[in-house]
Amino acid sequence: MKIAVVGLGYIGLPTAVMFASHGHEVIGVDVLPEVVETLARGDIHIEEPGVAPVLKSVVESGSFRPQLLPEKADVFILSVPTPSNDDHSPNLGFVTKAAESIVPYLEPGNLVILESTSPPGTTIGLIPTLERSGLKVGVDIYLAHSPERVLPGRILIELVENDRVIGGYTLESAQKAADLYRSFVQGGILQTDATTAEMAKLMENTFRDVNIALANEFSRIAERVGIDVNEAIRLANHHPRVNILNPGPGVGGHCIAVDPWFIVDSAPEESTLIRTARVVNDAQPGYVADLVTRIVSGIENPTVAVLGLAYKPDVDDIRESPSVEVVKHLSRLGYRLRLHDSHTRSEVAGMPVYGELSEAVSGADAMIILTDHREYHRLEPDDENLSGIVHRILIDTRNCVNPNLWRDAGYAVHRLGVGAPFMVTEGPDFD
Ligand code: SAJ
Repeated sequence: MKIAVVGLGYIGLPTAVMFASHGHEVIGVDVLPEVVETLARGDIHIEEPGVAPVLKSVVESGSFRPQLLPEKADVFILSVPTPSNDDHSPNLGFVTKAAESIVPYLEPGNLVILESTSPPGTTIGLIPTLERSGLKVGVDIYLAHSPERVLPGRILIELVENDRVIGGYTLESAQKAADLYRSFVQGGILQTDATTAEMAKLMENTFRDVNIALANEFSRIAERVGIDVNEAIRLANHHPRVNILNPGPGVGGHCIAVDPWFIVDSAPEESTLIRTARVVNDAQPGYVADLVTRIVSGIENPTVAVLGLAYKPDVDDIRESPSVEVVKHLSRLGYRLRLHDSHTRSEVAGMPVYGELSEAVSGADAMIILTDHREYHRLEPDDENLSGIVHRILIDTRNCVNPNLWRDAGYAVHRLGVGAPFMVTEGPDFD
């Protein structure tokens, strides 16, 4: 098959190289010239384990060709962002543009697949645009929605292993798309209609958001009633039907913090719980900033070293990152900040991000772990990179460190979701 993948981001690029390495001829389309140039050299513009070597080999073999415009193909896969507007309504501008961009190239027998996470009704809403080609959807061309469900950091594995939902505009459309994904999908292929597929995807991410909101609420309650939420969660999760998630500084990424709003937008009156969960999670960065304020209030002009900016561990993605939101809050409060993240080098809130931990903690009065990168889990209090810290204050918002170890080394350790007495005296003995 000749496949055109429109949108070469975190999902489009891995999907394109998977098809290209499984016997298909793939055209990769992106509107950003720098992305196309980078990929055409065989280099990569995102951090995602395993993608770089596959990309290199498919560029070298010629089975993957990045370019700015689509061309005729058998299959068109639209894999572009679906962000929210400031009022949380869905912004379908990229999807509309992507659909318009393929109209001049459509031919009878083509299959169009929307992979972007979309509000219910988006896929069938593309029909008038696609029919500007003079072809009838469901008769001359096939249309399906197959939401991506892969976890950043494990994309190549999950593309293969996860079950895949495929919603067809017609039965034939679903069947054609199912046959195509079988090229590399080893998980189950679950066929349904397009709108149900859209909702299934939104419900998955909403389930996670609501459950993280519950964990965050438990963590606030724990501080009030004077217990360690992590210990309570560990115990509760021994129940065979309970699996409480982890509290933290908020929910980030381009998916979980955004997708529930698509449901709220579609059915506002019915979505009170979903909306509340979003509000709870969005308030979490401000809550963490207040916690910092309480802790450093005795220090004049405090400098805070911020450890971890990415929205989740071991990735470089800072989109919608709660860590960045905490940084903005702290910056507004007037603290001097020194930022560390060895995965991402972007500037954040006009401040440089240091790749070296020693640079970030030099002269700091406190350090706060916001993203639990693996390197912070491994960090030990006597690490020589920490020698430049002025006041030994550690704030852990991700249940990342062993508090007793750090306290023994003379650190004042404050942990999110841990209320007095644990906050001011010894931590619990976990083992
Ligand atoms: N988080 C917590 N506590 C937890 C789990 C996560 O605070 O217990 C936070 C993370 O730190 C992060 C955010 O939630 O800021 C989201 O991270 P994540 O790892 O839960 O999810 P994503 O956004 O990287 O990927 C999700 C996945 N969806 C589900 O797990 C239901 C993925 O499978 C989807 O493909 C992806 O969204 C997407 O593209 O929609």
